[in-house]
Amino acid sequence: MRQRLSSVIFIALIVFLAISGAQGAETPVVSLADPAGDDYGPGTYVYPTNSVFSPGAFDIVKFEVYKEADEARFEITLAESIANPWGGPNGISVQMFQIYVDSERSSGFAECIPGANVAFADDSRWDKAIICEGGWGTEVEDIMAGLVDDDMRSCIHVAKKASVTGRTIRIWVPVSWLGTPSPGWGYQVLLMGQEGSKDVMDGIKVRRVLRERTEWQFGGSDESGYHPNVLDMLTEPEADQKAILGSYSKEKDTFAIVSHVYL
Ligand SMILES: [Ca+2]
Ligand SMILES: [Ca+2]
Repeated sequence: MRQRLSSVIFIALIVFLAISGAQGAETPVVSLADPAGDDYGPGTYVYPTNSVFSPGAFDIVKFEVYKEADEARFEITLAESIANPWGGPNGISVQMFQIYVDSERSSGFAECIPGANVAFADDSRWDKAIICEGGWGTEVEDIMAGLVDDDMRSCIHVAKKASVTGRTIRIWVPVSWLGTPSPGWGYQVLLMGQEGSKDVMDGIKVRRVLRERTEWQFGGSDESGYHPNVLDMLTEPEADQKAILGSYSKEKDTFAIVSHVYL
């Protein structure tokens, strides 16, 4: 009996090791690092003064994509633990993530989802985008219906399945909509503030960046209306985020031009 019990324990241990080994060996399709400490948009942006906007809450340090059976899983890691002060069902409250995917180089949108105030380069248009913020009811969908035409709307997924552990948010997206993440695809992540008040939001629930910060608004912009509302974005080691997000022009009527990161 004792021998049989030890055999069962031994087999259980083997199964456990096999499963944990398989999980540990899970390899991302994409893994990109972003510098810490560049959560200042074009170099001048500062957080609102209210304590819910905790240091590092808008600082991307890693972006990864994993392939599961029927879903792609996006993982975004920030510089500090992610808090959820207003109890968003997606595990976040103050952040507005927009993940852009360029899966077909010859097609796509140059204009961004309303509110970010950037544009994509002609050779780096996006085909699919994911919005992930708190996830309260249908707030995003309701506002999007009045601002985005059917064509673009069919290319935007509003995240309903997401969870947070420590510094990392995981977002699941059906591959039946996205396609299977493949070599050659490009990715960009724009991190902004989520704004719940319709009176003061830009576009779809984006928190504004004013000249002077307040308790609830970011500061450090020129309030030109052409400045991006983006605190952080994926930037490759040789790229200069300050120059990229500062490349807008009120005189020329142009937003800052951003591109995807390709693998
Ligand atoms: Ca960063
Ligand atoms: Ca960055």
